[in-house]
Formats: sequence, structure tokens, C-alpha cells
Amino acid sequence: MKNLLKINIAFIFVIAAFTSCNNAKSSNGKSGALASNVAEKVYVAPGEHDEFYAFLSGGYSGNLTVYGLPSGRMFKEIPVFSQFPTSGYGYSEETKPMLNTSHGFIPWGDSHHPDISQTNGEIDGRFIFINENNTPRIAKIDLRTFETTEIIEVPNSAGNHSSSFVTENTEYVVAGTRFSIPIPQRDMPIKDYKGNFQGALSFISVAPETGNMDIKFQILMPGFNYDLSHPGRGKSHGWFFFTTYNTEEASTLLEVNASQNDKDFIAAINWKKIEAYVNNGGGTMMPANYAHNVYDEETHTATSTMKKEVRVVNPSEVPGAVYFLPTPKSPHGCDVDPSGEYIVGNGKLSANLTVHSFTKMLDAIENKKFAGEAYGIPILNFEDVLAGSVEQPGLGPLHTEFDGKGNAYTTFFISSEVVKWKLGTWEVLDRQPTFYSVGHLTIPGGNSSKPQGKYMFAMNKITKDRYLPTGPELEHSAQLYDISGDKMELLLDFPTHGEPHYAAAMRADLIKERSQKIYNLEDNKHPYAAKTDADTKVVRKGNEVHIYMTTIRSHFSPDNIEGVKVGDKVYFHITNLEQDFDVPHGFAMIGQNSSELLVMPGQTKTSVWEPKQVGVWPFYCTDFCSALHQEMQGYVRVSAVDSDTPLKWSLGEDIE
Ligand code: K7E
Ligand code: CUA
Repeated sequence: MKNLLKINIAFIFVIAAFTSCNNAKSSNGKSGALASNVAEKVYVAPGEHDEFYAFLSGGYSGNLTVYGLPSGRMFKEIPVFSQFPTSGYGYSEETKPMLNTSHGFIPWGDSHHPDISQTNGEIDGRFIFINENNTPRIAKIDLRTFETTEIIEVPNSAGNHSSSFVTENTEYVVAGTRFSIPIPQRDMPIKDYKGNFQGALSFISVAPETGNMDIKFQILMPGFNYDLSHPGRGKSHGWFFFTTYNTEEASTLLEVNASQNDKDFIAAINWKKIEAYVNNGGGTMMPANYAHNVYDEETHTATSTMKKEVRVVNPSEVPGAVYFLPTPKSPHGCDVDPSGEYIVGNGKLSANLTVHSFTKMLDAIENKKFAGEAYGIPILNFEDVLAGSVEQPGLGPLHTEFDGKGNAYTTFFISSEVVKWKLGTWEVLDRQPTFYSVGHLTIPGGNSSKPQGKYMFAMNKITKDRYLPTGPELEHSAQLYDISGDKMELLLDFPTHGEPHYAAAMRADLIKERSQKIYNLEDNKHPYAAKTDADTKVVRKGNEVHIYMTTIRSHFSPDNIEGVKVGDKVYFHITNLEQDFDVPHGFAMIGQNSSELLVMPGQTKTSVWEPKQVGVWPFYCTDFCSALHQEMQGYVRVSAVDSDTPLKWSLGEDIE
């Protein structure tokens, strides 16, 4: 323990050294003509498009941001797990159900790992998935609309971190628990953690046509922490790999107590075997309570359904489906190379990078060469499964990506660098500093059999001195490198939003061609849609007032409403009649305890207002939509509770 503390202290010194001395002025060491050459590489002329999309997780923003590469320009923030007043997501009546959970309405999330759907091991650009750590959930975003269309809560999970990675035909999006917990949850002493808590690894099926998600099964693993995961591919398709830490099963001061074992494990899961077992009726249906939220594109409305059971499988029920690969020391990243042969475990406290061989693993299993077992799960011998190690590549390795040309790139948090090394020979080929303290890195097509190894970007945790200061809080920084040559070349710094952990990126063409421009008004099946000005009306049901309203440049219909009373609940159902690309209208009502709405062409959205004061109150369009945008406004007359002002509305004439 003393030694460990020493190591930790040594690391802290190294961190301090790197974050204070690494203040290089010109980070690529180039100037003049060479620098302008670098500038050309990231220059995308006005009106031209970037070659790649990059989707960066928002971390504690709960969302996903969209960038172009190589320019580093941010195009959009897609709201996923957090309310987003910019569009009204999580505020409108239609989207509030997206944020429903077994704990009630949750306005925020912590999103870490986006992953794009695949077909035959290649990125297909249909959907992007992302995990929420804090209140475990997996979301799906449709890349035709860039809208979150489905969120499923993950029961029996806590700190949903080894998520959300997809298998090579998007059969499953996988979610593993970081924290082990009592399953089922119950009141018990925390000190009884060891041997009693469990970690659930969830396999969420994705329907091939619709993309609908459903929890197919959960594997109830020993009470370790399951940190990151990646699917097998090619020869290892059908397997999934998870790094673990805290195999000590400590429940206090993990900083020290979870760093005792010389080796933790990578758990290798033969999901095909478990799938077959489950398809034959294997496993147990266990009572559970979790939300499944689906956005319907025809009604423009989300529904939330509470699901009441989940299928769980104990590894001991399916012999030969789960193995442990010893991996030094508290590994974080768990990355599989494009061929599916190599599984890289990045031991945070290890001097060397460990690479396991899938082929050797199968041989060892075949020959039943086991070093022992943990909770009935066979442990393989480290030497039997080791493909090789990269000797002393840097300090604090976190994550690895591949360029598809036989090279791997690993980030080192403590020594603040990306190191390029060769698969098979394990030699270090190049290293480039990052500014500063890099977490994940991304190569377009990274988690697939065909990475597009032209660029790599590193997502850094510390930004100081890279940009103009903005007070104590700085946005995190990403750095783009050209990796097409032998040596990595730093091209660009760009600020990011929230805290990007992982990012997914791909060639732009597949997404660009399918990108939707409007919602077809004819297809709008929203129950409160008004498809022409003639359909507009105001209907009272008790103290609810429903306003069927339309927008078109540049008026609301109706624009004047009378007969609303204090204490009413007023629903503005707004249909945007526009059928042109990029012509949303907004809606904002004075005193509303909610956000504005942004309504896309052909879409219907609903905003609720509960007037508390008598008067004549205006509303207006929030999006500058035409030269007469400022004229796009209206009034609601609010009378006293006991008044008998009749319900009336109008556009273009006086209310009589
Ligand atoms: Cu390393 Cu959440 Cu993938 Cu952050 S995680 S860096
Ligand atoms: Cu509509 Cu401004």
C-alpha cells in the first residue's frame, strides 16, 4: 500500500510537470511557409463542405455535438439526455416523455461514448447510439433527422460506462455497468459489497429495419467495475470484451484499495452462445422497472412505456460463454483492432500496454488451460493469451484507435501525448504531444473493420493557454492530426462543448445524401395538427384551453385570442406550414415556465402556459424567419377566474 501511494504521488508530480511546463508556443514547431501549408490542410473554403462528420459526446452536457473535419467547425448540438431550450427538446409536450425514467423526469445526463451503426463491419451512417452514465440509459439518434428518436433505460445498472458500442451488424448495442450494485436493489450494509454486489452487462437488440431497441438479456457478472468495452469483429465477431477494475471488490477508498491486484481482467463474452441459450428459453425473467421512450416521426410525439421485467443470465448457466483474461493494472480502454485479432487493454497504472490475441485465447480455451476461476468463471493464463506488449510507451494509457494500415494510436493522459505503434511488432513509431491531458482519441471509422485513417483527433481535458481566456471555465480542447504519413502532424486546435469523452466520425457522403430537409406536412399525424389556416381553432375542455395554431411567413394563425382565464392550462399546438428547407418558426409566451419552441417545417409542437396574471399578454416568433419576422406576434387576453369573457380568436380582423 505504501508503494502504491508513492506511485500515486509520483504520478501527481508528473501531471503537475506536464501541465505547467508544456506551454509550447508553436505546438507543431513550424512557422512561416510550413505553417501556411498546415493551414491549407484544414481550410475548407466558404460554401464548401467538410470531408468528415465527427460526433463528439457532450459528457456532462448530456448531449452530442456535430463537427466537420478537417475544419473543426461545429454544426449542431443534438439534445439527447438534457433539456435543450434552443429547440424546446425536453420542454415541449411531445419530447418530455423522452426524458422519463423509473426515477421520474430527469432533465440531465452524462453522455460518454457515441457509436455509429454498422453493416458487415462497416459504418453505415443510419443511427448513432450514445450512453448515459448517471441514470443508465442508451439513446438512439436518427442520422436522417439528427434527432434523438429512442431512449431505453438500463435496469440493474449504475454508472452505465462500458457502453454504447455496437456489434458488426448492429445486432446489439451493448451497455455495461461501471458500478456493481445489489441485484435486485435492496437495503443492505455497504460493507457487505464483496461477493454480494453484481455487475450487469446488457445486450440491447436493435431491430434490423426499424432500429427499435429492446433489452434481449443481461449477464449478471461478479461485483467488479466494468469500465469500457468493444465488440469482436471479423474472426472474433460473436464475442464482446469488457475491461474491469476493482476486481478486489473494494467498497471504500478505491483509489488505493482497487489498485492492489497486479492484474485485473478483460472479460470475454461469447454473446452468440448466450443469445442461442436465450433463444431456447434460457435465462430468467426478473421483475424490473425501466422506461422505454420512443419518438414517433409521424405524430412528432414521444411516448414513454414502463417495462416490467428483464431477462437475466448467470454466467454459470452457460458454460464456455464467459472467460477472464488477466490484464495489468486497472485497465481503462478496451479496444479491438480492425481484423478482430488483437484486444488492447490499457492498464492505467501499468508501464506497458497489453495486447491479447483472440486466436491464442481460443487455443487456451480449447486446451482448457486455466489459471483458476473467479465466481465460477475460468481465468486464462496471462502468458497464454498475450499477443505482445508495447514496452514503456508513456504514462497513463487510456484509449486506442486504429488506422486500418496496421498501426495503433494510444492516448496517454499523464504524459499528455498520442503514441503511434505497430500491431504485431509492438514497436513505437511516433509520438506527438497533446495540449493537455488527453482522454479519448478518434479516427473516422474507428470502431469498425475499415477505419478511414486520414485524420485523428485527440480530445483533451485541459485547455489552459490554448485560446483567449474566458474566465475560470474553459471549453475543452480537441486537436486534429494528419495521420496519412509516417509521422503524425498537428493541424488544428478546436474548442468543444461540454466534456467530450469519445467521439465517432465517418465520411460525410453517406449521411449527407440521406439528410432530411423538411417533414412532409401531408404525413403529419399529430392529433393536434392544423394543416391549413382554416383548421385553426381554440377549444376549451374544463380549465384546459387547446389552441390549434399555424405558422407561416410571417404570421401566427390565430394571432389574437380572448377568453383565457387565470388558472387555465393553455396548450399552444403549433404546426409550421412551411415546406422549405431551413425555415423553422419559433414560439415564446411571456411568463412561461418553459422554454421557447423551435418548430421545423411540417412539424407540430406543443408548449404549455399557465397564466397567473390578468392582462393582455404577447407571444412572438423567436427565429428571425423573414424581413417581417418582427411582425410575427400575437396577444392572449387573460381574464379573472370568475369572468365570462367568451372564448374567441381571430387573424386579420377585430375580435367582436
Ligand atoms: Cu476514458 Cu468515459 Cu471513455 Cu472519459 S472515458 S476519457
Ligand atoms: Cu417566424 Cu420569425
